[in-house]
Amino acid sequence: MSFKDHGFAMFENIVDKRFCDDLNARMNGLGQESAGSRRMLDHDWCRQLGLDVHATLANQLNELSDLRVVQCTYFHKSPTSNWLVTWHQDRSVPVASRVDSPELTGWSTKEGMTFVHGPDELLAQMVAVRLHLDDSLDANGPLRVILGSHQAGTLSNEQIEALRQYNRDVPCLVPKGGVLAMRPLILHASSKSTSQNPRRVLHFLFGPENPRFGLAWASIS
Ligand SMILES: O=C(O)CCC(=O)C(=O)O
Repeated sequence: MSFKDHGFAMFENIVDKRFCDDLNARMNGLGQESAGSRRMLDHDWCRQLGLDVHATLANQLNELSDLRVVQCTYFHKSPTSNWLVTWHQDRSVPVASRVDSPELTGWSTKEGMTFVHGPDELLAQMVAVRLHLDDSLDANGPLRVILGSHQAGTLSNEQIEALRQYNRDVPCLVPKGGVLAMRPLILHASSKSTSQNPRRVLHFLFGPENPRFGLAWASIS
């Protein structure tokens, strides 16, 4: 089965483990050792990292080749900054400004950025690339996904419940320096960490050059 059918895929050794250590030190230097930040593309080094990861991964993942990086979120799960997320799809995309259209709902502002629920047609083209800066282990709250759950577009609460009941979920145990690539519409969740080991991730979101629907991406490279 492929990324197209599963809605996710894991890749090892996309960046060097020592480079992950440098990134972790850099993030501590930025004071971003707490839960995280959605504004990582404000940093030139992070924007460049998004380009580098794209260049490496596009050889192995066709679906990424025509896309560009539109956002990066840093997640730092640890014993002192711990959380769980219940089953959901990622529908919010970062845009330059609000556009009045009946097709566009779910507007929000977070960390000074404007988000809207992307129409399914847009979300179906997008790919999230989670670069793992630590080993993701059973005990440190890895992301879990439900195979193929991205295929039906936006799901109702009842559909989410049914998919959860009748499908096995898969823990995404990605080694440090590896990547989990996923469709934003795949159902995913994560548990609290029960380990001393941190689970740090840079979550890059890639979208088509033109998001259409009168929208423009929040960040222009
Ligand atoms: O990394 C996590 O634990 C949560 C990530 C997540 O749920 C998301 O990106 O929507």
